[in-house]
Amino acid sequence: SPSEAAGTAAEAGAGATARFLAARTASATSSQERVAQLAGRAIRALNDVILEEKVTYDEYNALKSWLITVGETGEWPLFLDVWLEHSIEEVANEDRHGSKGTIEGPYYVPDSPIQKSPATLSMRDDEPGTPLLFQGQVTDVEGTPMEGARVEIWQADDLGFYSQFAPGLPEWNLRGTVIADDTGHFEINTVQPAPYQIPTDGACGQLIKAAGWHAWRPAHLHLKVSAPGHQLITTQLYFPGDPHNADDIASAVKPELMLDLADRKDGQGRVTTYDFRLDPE
Ligand code: MBD
Ligand code: FE
Repeated sequence: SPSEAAGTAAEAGAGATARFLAARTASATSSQERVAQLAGRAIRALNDVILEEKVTYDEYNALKSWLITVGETGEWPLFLDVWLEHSIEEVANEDRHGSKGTIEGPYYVPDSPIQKSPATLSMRDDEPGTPLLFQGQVTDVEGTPMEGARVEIWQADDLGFYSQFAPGLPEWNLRGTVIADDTGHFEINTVQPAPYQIPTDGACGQLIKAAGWHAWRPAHLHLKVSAPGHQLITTQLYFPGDPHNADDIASAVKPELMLDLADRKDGQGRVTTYDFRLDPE
């Protein structure tokens, strides 16, 4: 089976930073009042920690040094998506009635190759891992089938690596955009992803180690599901029994996002069905 070099935190981080900068549109236009409110509260919150915990100059300098390394290794996207994005997502989607969303994370790449359902994600001839048939239907919140629905999927491989963020993988490995049929049904052949460990050799890994935390996200599929006239949902789906479903470092697991897997009758791996309900625009 293929072997992959793990790559370095700096490689993955630089990739994620470059990806973010490429997608960056005009910066947010917040009012002066809003900026003062948010920046003011964030700065006060950190000052409170310093005063309450009696932070020393040694600790203050360790923080400066660490923040510099976060930038140098390109890990701002990783740091923010792991420790803050879950709250941003909670606020963004609090009024939705359809399927649950969760965080996007740092490894999404737009414009993956488009295929009609039934589809097989692009993968290596000897792609390691358990074959997985991921199928379902996209409807509106009332259950009306969504013709023209799109299911974008990206995931780690059987060794826990994402194409375009780890060396040695084909560009679009285990990434694709699948067009559902005229009743919103989709079938996607892929392989089960492995749990993902945050790079241990970068600034985020350093922090995790210094704090005695673990660096794991449970195995997951990333998705963006959309249909004309409806709100796109960014989500992830998880595998029952993964030891890190209960302590995801990125706090992005929700009970509604747990898959229900079965062995395929033909013995060719596993099958799972998950339906998406999209809110109107
Ligand atoms: C991932 O694969 C991921 O989904 C998140 C949120 C952070 C780091 C790696
Ligand atoms: Fe991920």
